[in-house]
Amino acid sequence: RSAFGTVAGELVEKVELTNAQGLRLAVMNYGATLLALDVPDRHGVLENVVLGFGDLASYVNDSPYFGATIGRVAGRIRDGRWDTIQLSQNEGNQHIHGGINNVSHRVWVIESVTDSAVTMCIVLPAGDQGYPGTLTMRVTYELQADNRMTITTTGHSDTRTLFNPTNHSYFNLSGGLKATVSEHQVKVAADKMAEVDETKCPTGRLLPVAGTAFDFRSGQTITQFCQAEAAGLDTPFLLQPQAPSAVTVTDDSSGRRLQIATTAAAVVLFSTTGMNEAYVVNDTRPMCSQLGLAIEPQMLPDAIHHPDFGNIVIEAGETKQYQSVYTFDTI
Ligand code: G6D
Repeated sequence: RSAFGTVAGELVEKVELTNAQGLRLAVMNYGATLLALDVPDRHGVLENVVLGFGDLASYVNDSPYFGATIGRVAGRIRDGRWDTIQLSQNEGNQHIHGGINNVSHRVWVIESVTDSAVTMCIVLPAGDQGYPGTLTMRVTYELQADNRMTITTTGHSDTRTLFNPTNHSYFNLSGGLKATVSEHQVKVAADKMAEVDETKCPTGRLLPVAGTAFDFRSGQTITQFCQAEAAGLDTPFLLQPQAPSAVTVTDDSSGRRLQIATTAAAVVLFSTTGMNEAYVVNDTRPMCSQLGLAIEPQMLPDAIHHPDFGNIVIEAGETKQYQSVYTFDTI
């Protein structure tokens, strides 16, 4: 546990965990963010496989939610409306990733640190970003012995409100950003996707992936996908229930494979296609198109407006929990 900087006079700390196999993770309590995750390649070489920054200021000023916890609600809510309630609008008319002053940009409390897990907590007052209910959010990052990282997120509210959290890590399995993710093989256990409009907000239609470029059921590379869909992925997929691996990503060059299982019903994949930015990622190289693949397990975005998108309402007194397990091995 060490100091990582200050935000508006508040101390931000970094916590590092290591397991017996050498898997290493670093998190910080600004945004309850995953800073780094070192994973062995096929020769046992440990390298970081997530996008981040070496300094706190870049997280405050430049970050496209690198590794951040997202809440209260991930993705877009059309017009920022929930019945008669107006939520803060931070992308045109839409509310995205929890609104203007969302949990990704706040300092959380570090509640506990053990050899294998760290838990962070934040209490959001009623009316925050327009949402009713005092919501307590907790996130636990845990390392298991067999190169697994588990992220568990809970929400508890005193009033009926909305809750659809995610972790917004961008993966690049080449290690140390040696290559882009263009040649990563991506497999998604989804028969359907949510159609989105020009604002990237769901239209409400669930479309079969069969016969389209969005069919990732038997796997394809990002390059293959972009040959059909040049804009890349920024797409919500509805997962097959109980799929043992919702998303599998394989990088032939390093041999690393990531399998994600989740209790959430959907996943948003965002391929950073076209994202050429001036900022430098991991103190290594400038952000460029397809430098990372964001994999966001969550309930479908804008679910509150579409009855068949799943339930993101949390009732008064209820505690809701989502868990995603990230398992690494090599091929
Ligand atoms: C999410 O779907 C959204 C993207 O559109 C956005 O740009 C990104 O978060 C930062 O993946």
